[in-house]
Amino acid sequence: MRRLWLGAAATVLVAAAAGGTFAKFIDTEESNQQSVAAGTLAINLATGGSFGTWNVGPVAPYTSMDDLHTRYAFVENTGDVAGMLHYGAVNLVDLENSCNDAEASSGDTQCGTGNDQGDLSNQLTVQTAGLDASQENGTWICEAPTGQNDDPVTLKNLSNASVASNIEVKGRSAVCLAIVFSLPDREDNNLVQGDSSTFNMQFTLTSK
Ligand SMILES: [Ca+2]
Ligand SMILES: [Ca+2]
Repeated sequence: MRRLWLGAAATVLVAAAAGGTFAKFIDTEESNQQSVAAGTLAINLATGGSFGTWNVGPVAPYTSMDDLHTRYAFVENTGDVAGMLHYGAVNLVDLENSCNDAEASSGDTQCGTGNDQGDLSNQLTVQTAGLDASQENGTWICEAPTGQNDDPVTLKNLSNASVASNIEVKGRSAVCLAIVFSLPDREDNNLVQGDSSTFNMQFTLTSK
């Protein structure tokens, strides 16, 4: 065997010298068809459970857990790649609903009728936490906290720019959002007495 191997090597060397170029054996095989595709990201607001029209309040300055007003929304990612949540408040309207004595004496300078005169969105805060979500007989259920929480932000700031949330929604899954509205205790709380706000929550998913 050893002899045969050496002979084969010699033959190759000769060919190289004669032709002036190195020839190589080349063989090619083609695999079965492979494919790469861009993933999808699609958001769906589950309409089951308690997500719908929220009437929050009346809110009072925070003194205990009873002053926290929590609403739940289920955000579903029907695509197949993970997305990070963004949310904001659109169509915000602040209503003054007239001023009482306490508001006036606190220096509320926008007492009157009409829209965009209320002060509530300047003080009301919105804080969102993520919980696992599951579906049972077509109804969404909130499970254990995911540990992904956002800092509180005033409704006014939420209406100015969408918040980049820490909450992730994996592909083909859903997250339960616990959205907590509260009125932090502050010296100028009297400015919002009787005021109200209307708005729509807007949720967006952005790929990571
Ligand atoms: Ca006011
Ligand atoms: Ca008022």
